[in-house]
Amino acid sequence: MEAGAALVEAITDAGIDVAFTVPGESFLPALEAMRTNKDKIRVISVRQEGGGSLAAHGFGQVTGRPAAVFVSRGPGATNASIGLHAAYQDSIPLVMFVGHVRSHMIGREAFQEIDHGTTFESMSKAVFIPSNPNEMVAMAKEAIDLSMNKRPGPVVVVMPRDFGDAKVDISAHNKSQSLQPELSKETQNQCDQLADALKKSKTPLIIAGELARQKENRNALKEFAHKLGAPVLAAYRCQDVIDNHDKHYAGHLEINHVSYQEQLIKDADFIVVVGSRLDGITSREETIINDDAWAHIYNDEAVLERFDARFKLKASVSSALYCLTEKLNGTRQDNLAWIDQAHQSFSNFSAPGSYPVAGNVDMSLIADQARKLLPDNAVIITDGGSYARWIHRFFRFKAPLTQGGSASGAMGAAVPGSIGAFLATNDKRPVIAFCGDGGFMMTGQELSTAVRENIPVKIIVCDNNVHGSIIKGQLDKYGAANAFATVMESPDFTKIAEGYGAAAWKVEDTETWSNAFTQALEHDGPALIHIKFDPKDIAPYGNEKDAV
Ligand SMILES: Cc1ncc(C[n+]2csc(CCOP(=O)(O)OP(=O)(O)O)c2C)c(N)n1
Ligand SMILES: [Mg+2]
Repeated sequence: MEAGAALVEAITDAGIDVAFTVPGESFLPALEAMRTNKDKIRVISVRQEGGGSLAAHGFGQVTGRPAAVFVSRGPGATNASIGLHAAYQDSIPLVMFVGHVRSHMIGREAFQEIDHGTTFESMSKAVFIPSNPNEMVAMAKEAIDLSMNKRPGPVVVVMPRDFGDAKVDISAHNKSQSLQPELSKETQNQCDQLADALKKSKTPLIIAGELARQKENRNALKEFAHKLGAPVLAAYRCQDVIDNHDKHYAGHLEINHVSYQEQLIKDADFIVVVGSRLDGITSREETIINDDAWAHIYNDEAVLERFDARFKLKASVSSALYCLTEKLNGTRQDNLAWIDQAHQSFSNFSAPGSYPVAGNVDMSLIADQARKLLPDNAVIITDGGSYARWIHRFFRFKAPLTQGGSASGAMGAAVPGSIGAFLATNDKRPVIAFCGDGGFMMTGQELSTAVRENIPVKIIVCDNNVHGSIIKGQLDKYGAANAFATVMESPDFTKIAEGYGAAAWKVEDTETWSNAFTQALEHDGPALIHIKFDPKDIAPYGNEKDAV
């Protein structure tokens, strides 16, 4: 068997059933093997590698399983780096296969050659560079396991061109083993001590992040929060860690600092950080954890080592939380006021219509009405950009793995991410991508991919004609007349969508939104809604301190 075909057999055997690619001459044998195995793997040929890797990001975010990305070296691989970086920051499994120069040319700056090891080292769990075709096939399988193991993330496998059609003699059929370890003695010890500390805490608080979003972890979190008597704050862009209607939900740690949350953090006598790597936004640039009355649960030593938590539990979220929950006494009743007050503050803060707007479109009502028109399990993806803060503040997430987008703030994540998420859900539930005018212009061409592949995603372009996130700080700092490089000329996005073959609607006031959105949802194919809103309504925040 040729190594390209053996590699495809290895990855499909290991459970990969979706791949995104911009084809390259260096991996034709693998492409041919995917063509002859269409029943095992669906290959989506995207328009730009960044779209491919971000689609795989969306796929992995919703399934917890990796999709494959096949790209060529140098220009192709660096185009794809945005999705790799996003997957790394969000702990999302993804495996990228890079067609490379022939093996004897490696290190000679051959056509389009780069050193993938150094290029991707800081944004992937590993870069596998095989020295022979057999090893390449074995590494493909290993890469899939590694991408899902412990803290999930992206893995890169390099495929020198001449390896693809070399004959291999290995059997690629060995089964994946489960790599989740039991709790170590040391973790069990930490668990005992933490449970004792939590029993003494009067005002415990939980911050839950990316590794708590999956169904089992989320169930463990809910049980833990209820028994402990703790409000739950969602880490940045992890709003689906708990049903937002649960009385333990206390809101989302957004870029802006919000006074009720600051007070909550101040009043908490102990914080348990569950499955969050504590990015700069969630940790308020680490001000949240400046004393030692906190515990960190995370399945990666390197992340735990970054901070000085009093208790560090290196374990999966569910195993650590089941261990802790079991050790707590019965469900607490003595601090209901603490929980109720936090949830009430969140409810007031996220009440639709509560933030004044200058223009004809109130984005808080757009978010709220979208919620009412969608089933609980609809997937909502937000892109980079300030318009997203309207959605984050006013849309209430209910079901697991229903929020997409990247904590890396990567513009362009939403359109391809929605394609990946739709393929991942595999059950026809609505997948909605909210993006800004700037973000849409980065990867919007993948809407044509959705049309070709008949993937009925709904794209909502929130167009304020500016790079809102940047212009806000620019005008505050340099004066209202000094916008520079931040005012854009938005095209007519409905015409672009129609040009790609998608249905489109325009919305210029709040009143027309419900009707347009209903029609877009009913439309049996990809659709786009172009919302034009006032650049004065950049985000539902004033001049609160922000954390970026
Ligand atoms: C790929 C990428 N490039 C640059 C940035 C920096 N950046 C953050 S938000 C932003 C502007 C976003 O504009 P738009 O999509 O229109 O959303 P808005 O802020 O106007 O709501 C920029 C340039 C980024 N986050 N991602
Ligand atoms: Mg904009």
